[in-house]
Amino acid sequence: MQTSKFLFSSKFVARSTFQVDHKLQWFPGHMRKGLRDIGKVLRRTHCILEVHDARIPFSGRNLNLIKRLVSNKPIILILNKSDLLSAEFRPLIRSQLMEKMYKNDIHLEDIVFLDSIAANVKHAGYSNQFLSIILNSIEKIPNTIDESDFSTEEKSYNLLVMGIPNVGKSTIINRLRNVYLNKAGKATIIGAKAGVTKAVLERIKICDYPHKLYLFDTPGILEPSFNRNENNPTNSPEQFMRCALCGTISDEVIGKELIADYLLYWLNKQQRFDYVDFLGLPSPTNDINEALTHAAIKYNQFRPFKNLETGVQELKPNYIPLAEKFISEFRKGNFGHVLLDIDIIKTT
Ligand SMILES: Nc1nc2c(ncn2[C@@H]2O[C@H](COP(=O)(O)OP(=O)(O)OP(=O)(O)O)[C@@H](O)[C@H]2O)c(=O)[nH]1
Ligand SMILES: [Mg+2]
Repeated sequence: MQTSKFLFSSKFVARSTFQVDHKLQWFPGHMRKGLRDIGKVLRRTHCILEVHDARIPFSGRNLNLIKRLVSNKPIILILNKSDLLSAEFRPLIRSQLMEKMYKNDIHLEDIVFLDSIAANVKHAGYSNQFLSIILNSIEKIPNTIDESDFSTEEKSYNLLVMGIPNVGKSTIINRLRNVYLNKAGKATIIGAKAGVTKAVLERIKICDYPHKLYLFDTPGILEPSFNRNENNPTNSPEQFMRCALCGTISDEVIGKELIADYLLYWLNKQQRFDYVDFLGLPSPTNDINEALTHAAIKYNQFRPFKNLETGVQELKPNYIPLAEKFISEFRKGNFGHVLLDIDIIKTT
């Protein structure tokens, strides 16, 4: 396959900018409620664990929202799903994010890379060092916490886990409980779709010693702040699509074919052509319809439709499940490790 001769064109951007733009207004009701609930438990919170998807360290984080919610509390940023990230970018991501947060007056205690589903605890990143980062930051807690709720209780600390949908917040809570408290089972539900946690839950204990630590799980909040402005100079419709590709917005809201189209665009731009074999293509293409039509042949995915002119039943490629198959392959990491924000890191 002569991939080097393949010329990438920006067909995706021209075709879909309009479609993406009008979807930026979307903001589901449970997120509004989630935001209100977060506001209520914040006064009982000593430290914030912000969870984000490591493949999009810059896209989808709403710094205005973080500033508004976090105010003077210590914040630790967890970049989860690091098993899917190209590992060589970790140091650059860390330094550029630290700098960006500093410029935005957000004081990050630390950035931790986690692979929260790894079977091996050390490999997952839940070392004693991770616990130490949390414990060190709660020592710096300002004296503004309302402790009235706990006057009859033994001293304990509350951490609020927040972030956009589907980044692994609930998975991390279950795993922390499992690792540091040796408790099996799940205290909070997880799921592969965005919007699994619908409300701020009761406190979940994750550690007994040297301090009692409790976590509040919260629904994922993704505010539509993707328009470029002073505080978010790089947030754009393309970054919105990266969030969609990582499953942080329900696939149905954006449309699976549009997400697949963006995936094809991104893979081509990075000259990563593993998709060619997967979709049964003879060579790279930037046409999603052509790509999914070949996939229909390879996976025998057609659906019947009636040709209104001839009245004859014909077969058409079944685009939506094929788009889903393509996206799912990417989400499993089968097109390799990625940094979707690679252009941002190179130009920052
Ligand atoms: N590859 C990978 N998948 C992960 C990791 N952590 C969580 N997941 C998967 O990501 C999906 C979402 O996990 P949840 O824990 O439900 O995410 P959440 O942030 O609580 O989602 P909402 O409650 O919907 O906001 C699940 O399918 C998890 O198995 C990780 O480190 N790596
Ligand atoms: Mg959840």
